[in-house]
Amino acid sequence: MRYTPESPEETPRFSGIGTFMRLPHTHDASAADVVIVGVPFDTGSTYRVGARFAPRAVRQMSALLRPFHPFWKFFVFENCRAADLGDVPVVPGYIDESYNRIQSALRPIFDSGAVPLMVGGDHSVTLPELRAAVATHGPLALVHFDSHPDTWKHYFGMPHFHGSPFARAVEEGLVDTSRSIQVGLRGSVEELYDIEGPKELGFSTITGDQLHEMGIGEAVRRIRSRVGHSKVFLSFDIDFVDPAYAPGTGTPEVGGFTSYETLKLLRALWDLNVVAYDLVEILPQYDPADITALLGANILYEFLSSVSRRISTSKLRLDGGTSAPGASPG
Ligand SMILES: [Mn+2]
Repeated sequence: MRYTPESPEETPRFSGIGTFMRLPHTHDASAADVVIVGVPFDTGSTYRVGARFAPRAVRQMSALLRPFHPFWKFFVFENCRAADLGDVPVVPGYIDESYNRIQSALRPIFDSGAVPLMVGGDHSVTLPELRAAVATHGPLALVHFDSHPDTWKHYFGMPHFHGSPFARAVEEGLVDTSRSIQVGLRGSVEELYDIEGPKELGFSTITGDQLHEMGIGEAVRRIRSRVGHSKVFLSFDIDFVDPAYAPGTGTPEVGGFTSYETLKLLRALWDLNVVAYDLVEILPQYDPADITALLGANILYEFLSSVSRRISTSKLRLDGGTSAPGASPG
């Protein structure tokens, strides 16, 4: 089997089974360098629900993606095998049981050495993703793009929801906060702790206001210096992006970032030693004209291209490490 997309010269892009970029579907992660994994769980949501439908919506819009990267100017599948593993099993309405099943399904993927691009789901799914990643890699640096820190202690006295995964991750020792950074935080909050809490836990933060002031270049410098050569879990909540560009999300916050700023930021971080990427909080039923799903597909494309470029430039070694972070787009 060729682990590349089907050719649009042989079958048109609107045809066939809807895998990511029309890649082959397999259950064997070890056959690929990068794997797409859907995590269709949204019972952790506190307001709008519907992120369970995001993996399908993003896959559908991903049919528009083409294999030659316009910025890096290379064929992303030339040295990189990619496959769509389908979705991990979840139990709608039962967060603890879903956590167990998500973690169990992801363990062999991390052990295979493939880099997963996980598409949720609400942000609660990042906790079992982190548990599975850390079982293979040990504690990870977190690079987290989001309007919200998701470090709330409880909700209705309950420990698990989409606002608490990083509070639990710190308690469980999954994340090295001294190497971690949260970027894009903004919007009204319940109390000052919601802004100061991440720093009390040891995270570095760049608020939305600060990011607008300092610009993408300075933010990239701070992120790179924060994580250094650490193994990274990169978690991207689509509400980092302004609702004008990403309306299909559960808890939108105004004053965010454009789709172009997002691409520029992610491209500049291509050579971080990321062992797992996730993309969460896309709600297709609030997404007119598939705007948000299209952006989501392109964000996954940047993740995939980053891994591919690390392989092509030999920055990704067999042990999963990378050489020194180097060139970034100007
Ligand atoms: Mn979030």
